[in-house]
Amino acid sequence: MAKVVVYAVIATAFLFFFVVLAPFLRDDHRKGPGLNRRFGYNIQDRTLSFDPLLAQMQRSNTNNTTSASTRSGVIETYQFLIASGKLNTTLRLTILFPLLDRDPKDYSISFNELEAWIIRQSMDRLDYSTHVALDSKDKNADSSVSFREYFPQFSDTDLAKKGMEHGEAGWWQVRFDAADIDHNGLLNFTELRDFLHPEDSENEATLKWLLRDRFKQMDYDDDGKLNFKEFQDHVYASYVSYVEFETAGKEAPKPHDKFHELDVNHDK
Ligand SMILES: [Ca+2]
Ligand SMILES: [Ca+2]
Ligand SMILES: [Ca+2]
Ligand SMILES: [Ca+2]
Repeated sequence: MAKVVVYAVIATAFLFFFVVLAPFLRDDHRKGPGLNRRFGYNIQDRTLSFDPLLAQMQRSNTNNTTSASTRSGVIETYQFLIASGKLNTTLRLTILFPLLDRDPKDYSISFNELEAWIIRQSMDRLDYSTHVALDSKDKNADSSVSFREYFPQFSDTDLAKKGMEHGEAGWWQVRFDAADIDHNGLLNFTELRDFLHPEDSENEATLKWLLRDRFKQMDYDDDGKLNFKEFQDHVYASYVSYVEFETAGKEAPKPHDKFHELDVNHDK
């Protein structure tokens, strides 16, 4: 086996351990604040499974609608992998390796192949959760959800009041309308995915809604701008987490320096 292939297998084994097994081994003390925030979202809530089998197992555990045959298939595969009493990581990697090694098929996994795989798993996760939501909310089976279908808990009074605090009917309505690209009052599958996962959306209206919503949470004095204190208290920690996450621990610029760089017209 060529040296580069060995390195790739070892690297994948480490990835397998940290990404696939780590969620089961993770203790609360590892949940440092540094990696938990990204634009107001909890990264650990959004962790995807590196291994589709693991994703299926998690879904089987949490989803009562999983068919018996799918469930038993997952269990059988899992039992096959732990036939010797411990998880056969090598066997699982042997199965996964060709799925990652696609472009080019050269018996090694490049950064781009790994990235493509992770994006595929991520899209699969988003699609799956959207299907689950659509199945449970679409009462008239027209493959779309109306605001009323999605939020049966809101009364006529709630809707008329149009409360704009986080989680009130008006706040959800604005988010719903931003995702409703064709403005027909219904969210189809793609629109519902944007609605449920605005941070992963490419819909400009949804992204603008997300930015306005996050900005509002940070702008404590409600003047439509972030002063240095608001930036330091509500943005900087997220920024540091982001830099650490994206650069594997590189030190972020100090808050004053970053604020000075962003405050182009220097009005503080
Ligand atoms: Ca390759
Ligand atoms: Ca419907
Ligand atoms: Ca629509
Ligand atoms: Ca402000």
